[in-house]
Amino acid sequence: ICSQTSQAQRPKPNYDESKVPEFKLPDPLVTSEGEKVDSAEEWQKVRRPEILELFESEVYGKSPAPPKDMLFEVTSQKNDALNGKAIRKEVSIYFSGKKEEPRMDLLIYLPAKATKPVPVFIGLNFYGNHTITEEKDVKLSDKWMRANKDKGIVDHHATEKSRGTSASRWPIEKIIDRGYGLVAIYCGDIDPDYDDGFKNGVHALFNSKQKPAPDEWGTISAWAWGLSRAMDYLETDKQIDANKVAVMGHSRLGKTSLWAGAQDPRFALVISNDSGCGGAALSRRRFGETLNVINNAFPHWFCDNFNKYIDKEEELPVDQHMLISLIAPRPVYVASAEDDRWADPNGEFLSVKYAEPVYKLLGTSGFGAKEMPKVNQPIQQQMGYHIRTGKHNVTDFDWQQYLDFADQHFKGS
Ligand code: GTR
Repeated sequence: ICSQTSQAQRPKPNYDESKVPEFKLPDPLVTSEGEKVDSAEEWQKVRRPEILELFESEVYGKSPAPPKDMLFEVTSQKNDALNGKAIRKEVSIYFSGKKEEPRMDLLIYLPAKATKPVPVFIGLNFYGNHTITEEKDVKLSDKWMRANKDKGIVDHHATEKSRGTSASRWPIEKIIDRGYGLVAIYCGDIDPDYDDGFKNGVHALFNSKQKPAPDEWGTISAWAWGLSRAMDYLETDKQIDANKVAVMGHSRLGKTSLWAGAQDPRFALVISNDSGCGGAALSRRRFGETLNVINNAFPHWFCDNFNKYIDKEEELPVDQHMLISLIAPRPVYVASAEDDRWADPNGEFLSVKYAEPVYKLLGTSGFGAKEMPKVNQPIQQQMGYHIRTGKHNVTDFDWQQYLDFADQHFKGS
């Protein structure tokens, strides 16, 4: 961590497009041996594993294999939730197979009128499952949370005041009306979002005594691993169509949805909402948030090897367009917001664009856009993108696009 800098030394963020340094991106379709990849087979056999391994060892850190005996327990079920519109379930996953921590709680809403297994969106949230709904009988999270008065967090724990405080980001009724289910998980169930030397959360199950090695999982990898464990459960739930699971995340949790989708092909569709640096945005642009800033502010998110590239982005063997390419040929959607310059909308757009050759090689429609679209004018091919007006947030406009995109890919409309 030699090249980390103190708060005072940190460079000011650049928001001037003319000051973006010149850079050359690694080509997703040229192997580390310099060979051009020109068949789907070569991509799958040679180049994709190579890129995946680089993201594991240099960016997010390697995760362990799934535990052998997980325990799934349905702790509540209500068949007339949301005024009869939805079936609501709460399911606990005990990673060790025993009824002890760490435990992850799923809050699941499914359309009550469904006659067959339904496609679902799955997403991590920042302050507990009870924050995404106004329904008072959803269990209040008992886990550690980051301080936030507006969210009713007192002494790092949720209070009754915190119910529904993130409901605007999760339009459950709209999702249900469109025929989809929603699976919610509090990210802190998997790994609390602070730098504790990796003693808590699921890290404790595997390496409780020592800090992960420089190429082993940080918190984003742990969160992504947790999403895959939720997927393990979804595959056993007969009310859910496990072949149509869309993983969606905002900001740090959008970085996570991309990494989860990149590693686990069971996620059939992947959505990044305003994920920015270490998510969809190209690191080499150094626009808004940079590797220097993010690794200092959140030293636990990435693996330690990522620190090697602070102020040396050009030495990265990958850039974030290659993270998107790992999702190919599955549909991927990246969303930006006009006022969210910290997340570098242009860099997010360019990642999609520069991942397109892989999508094309695999025989999909790709992306089709050469230039950044105008605000509020979504592009929806195999790859989707929009930049909407407004701030860093998840809005109804965003969800409208995700639902349309999912309809196109899951229902053929
Ligand atoms: C910011 C961080 C961003 C983004 C955001 C969030 O503080 O710099 O990378 O992750 O938090 O998650 O809301």
